[in-house]
Amino acid sequence: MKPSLAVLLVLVLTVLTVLCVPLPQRTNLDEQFAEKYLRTFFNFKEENGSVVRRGISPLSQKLREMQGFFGLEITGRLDSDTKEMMSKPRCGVPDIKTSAYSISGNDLKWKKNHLTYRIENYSPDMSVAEIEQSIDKALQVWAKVTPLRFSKVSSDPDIKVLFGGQYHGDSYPFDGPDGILAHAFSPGPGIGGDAHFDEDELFTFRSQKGYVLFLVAAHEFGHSLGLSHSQDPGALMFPVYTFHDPDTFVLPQDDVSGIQSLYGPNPKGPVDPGVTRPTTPDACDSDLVLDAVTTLRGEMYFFKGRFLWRRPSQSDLPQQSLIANFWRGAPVNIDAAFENPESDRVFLFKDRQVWAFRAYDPVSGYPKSISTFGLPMTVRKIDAALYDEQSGKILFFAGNMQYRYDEAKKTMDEGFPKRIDLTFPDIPGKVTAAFGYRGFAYIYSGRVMFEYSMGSKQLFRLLDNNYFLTCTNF
Ligand SMILES: [Ca+2]
Ligand SMILES: [Ca+2]
Ligand SMILES: [Ca+2]
Ligand SMILES: [Zn+2]
Ligand SMILES: [Zn+2]
Repeated sequence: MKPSLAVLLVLVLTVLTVLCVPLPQRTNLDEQFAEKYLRTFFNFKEENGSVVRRGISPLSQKLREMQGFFGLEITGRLDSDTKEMMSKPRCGVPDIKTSAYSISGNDLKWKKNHLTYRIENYSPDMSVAEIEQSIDKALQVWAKVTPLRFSKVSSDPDIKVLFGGQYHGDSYPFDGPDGILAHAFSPGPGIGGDAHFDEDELFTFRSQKGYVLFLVAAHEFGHSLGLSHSQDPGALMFPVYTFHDPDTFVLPQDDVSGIQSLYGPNPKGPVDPGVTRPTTPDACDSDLVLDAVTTLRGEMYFFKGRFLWRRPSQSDLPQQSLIANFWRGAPVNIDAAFENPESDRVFLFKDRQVWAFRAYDPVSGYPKSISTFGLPMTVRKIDAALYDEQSGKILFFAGNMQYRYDEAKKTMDEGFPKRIDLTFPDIPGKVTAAFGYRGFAYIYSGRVMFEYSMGSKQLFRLLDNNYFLTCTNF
């Protein structure tokens, strides 16, 4: 007797459920930590006997506010993504407007363009020359795009730079290693404009082991000049620390707009006219062309530039973050990505190299050459990759050709490479991204995306790049 369709469906669903093990929790901070986080950064106050309005507790209300700020799914619960965000190293200045770090409420900006600074003490982590260079370079980040000029003085500076651990002379003690890295006061007399760095951190000149002083200082000086935190995950003024190579760092457009709204542009014109300022891709952009798309343990990942959007399930809003905040050591501006659920690995491609990750962890031995997937030397880079769960085969797109690799046999299939239009006649040009999902092949070409049946290659729908990305600007 043949098994009924229902039995088969149950079997398939069971297999899918087993394969879709959710991403592991990277942290296990408790409710007490969460409350402290919300007190520090979101002005959470436990009112005695406070009225629980509409059944939502004050804590849950604040969690929703915090989740909204960071673009997380708004659950009002201390879920794993929220814990993950709370555990990241960050700036000590609150994310919403409070009286903290402000000398008087309306000191939004300095009333002069020539500011002075002094380094009060030095950290043993770095040489004096490295610290001075890092601080100077951090101030120049802002001077380049404004009329502001900075000079180092020996007495009575506007901005005092200080390293201190735990209690260090103000009402905001540091917290030991990690957590809060630094804080700074908004413009004003006395402590106003001053920037303090937590001596319990390891500060570095450019190493990824520790925190790059230049990056932390450039962020803090944004506060010294009157900026608050940005919700743009690509902005320097985003509260969470992100590594960038200090040699190639360019102030993102969001921060330039912020500081110029206070002080105006540099009267000398753009200092580096050739540079393109990093911007954060927008899910609502109808011209969006994604770099790559893949699944990962039942979720969808969409890549663009330095960023990815992660869509935990069909019903959820995608969350945007930097690739670097997700996988340490992963490349940016990738060419292609795919997941092999059998080996529980996700592969990211850039030029002739491929990186592999299991959940958040890099797989040792990578990056490797793309010839590990049987791709010939003539392929300098691939445009897209797609994994077919049913056959266990990987489809690579490069130029107008497709390559089909058999994972089990470790060989390129007979008859490949062959022209893409022989299988997918509707695709107008180069394939830009692709992924397989629940029996469908989604193939992107420029601004359009094609929904095919994985098995029959029948075309179902023509969609946009942001079809799964749910634009939220109403
Ligand atoms: Ca000061
Ligand atoms: Ca700290
Ligand atoms: Ca691509
Ligand atoms: Zn900050
Ligand atoms: Zn301080």
